[in-house]
Amino acid sequence: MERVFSALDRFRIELPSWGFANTGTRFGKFLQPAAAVTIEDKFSDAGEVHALTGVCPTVAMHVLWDLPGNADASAITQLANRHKVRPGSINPNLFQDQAYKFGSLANPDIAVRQQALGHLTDSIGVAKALDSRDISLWLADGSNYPGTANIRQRRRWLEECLRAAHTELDPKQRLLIEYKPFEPAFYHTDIADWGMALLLARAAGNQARVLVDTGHHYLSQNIEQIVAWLLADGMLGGFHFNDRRYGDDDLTIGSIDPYQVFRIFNEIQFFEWERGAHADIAYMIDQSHNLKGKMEAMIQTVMTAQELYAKAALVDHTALAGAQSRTDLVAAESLLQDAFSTDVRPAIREWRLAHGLPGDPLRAFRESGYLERITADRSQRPGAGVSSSYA
Ligand code: RM4
Ligand code: MN
Ligand code: MN
Repeated sequence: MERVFSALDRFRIELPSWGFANTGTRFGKFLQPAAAVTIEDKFSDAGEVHALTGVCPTVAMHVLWDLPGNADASAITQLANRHKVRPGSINPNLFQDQAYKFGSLANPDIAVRQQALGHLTDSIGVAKALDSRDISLWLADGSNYPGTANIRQRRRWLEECLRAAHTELDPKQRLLIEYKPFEPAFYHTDIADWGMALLLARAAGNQARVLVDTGHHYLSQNIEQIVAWLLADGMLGGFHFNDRRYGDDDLTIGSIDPYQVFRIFNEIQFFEWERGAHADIAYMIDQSHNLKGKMEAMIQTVMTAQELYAKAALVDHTALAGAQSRTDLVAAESLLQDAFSTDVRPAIREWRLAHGLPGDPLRAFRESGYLERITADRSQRPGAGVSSSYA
């Protein structure tokens, strides 16, 4: 009980504004009448999730979708205050403009690279104005056919641009570099894996870190090992959590493989036990709720993340270190399995009640009338169903 309580006291997870908006696949998009359209809708929905769960104080924003043009930072801050959340990570958009057909920061055309760097610099400015620390950078850059791109030259362009962007950071800000093996590029992707992201982060400067999106790996890859290595090198900046069965599916966390998420949390907490200090990691959600109700999917996600984090907190790391050094394989493995098999839900419920939160946030949401209210309000608007994210 005590371990679960102290784990939950420190665990916070960031909500993505785009997780409340209509999203789809390249084949189509099924619109939901309750989906958020405006930035106010997104803050309102995020505020509701935070009010019910108590662990989502910040909201990630995508610059193009949420803060187009000269976004008025004070208006955004007011919105955030009204809904009792804070602006979180800022995500530049270097993939939707027509100019980026052949890449952004790694485009062979210097004018496009400059445009992309300009947008990145503006995004850092937006983050400063909103007092948000992290700039999360994901690039779609890559190529579709062998021989069509100079891979090494593109890396140099990337390094140059990232170094230039890094000089714009405030001392407290961080540049998080996200990798992804493929899609939209289908032959080579400029930042395809954690090693490339790590080298680029090192080249960029000492405030750059790697961002691990759990959906951005080949299927059999050992993600917790990547996490362990990045931790050991002080280079793990944060996560984009989501689950997947095939590609970058953006399903709700733990829906397919909860043990995977548990193993990641276990590596982190094992590291923290060893160091006697908490690692500075931004836990963020990056999901696309195409079919599930967006609010429900988000609450479900947060509850599952808490559960898996709490389970990982049950691993007895002193015993684990002992079993590992004695090479007592079954004892070591059982420590993980026993923790994973423990039902932590009653303890989490107690923790919620002790903090004045509903014992069952999902049920509380269903009984709150919030969904009915936003469904009615949003479907009456002119242009209802228009989305502000993903094509
Ligand atoms: C990418 C990646 C990024 C997200 C974009 C829209 O696959 O996960 O984090 O911002 O999608
Ligand atoms: Mn992501
Ligand atoms: Mn993704």
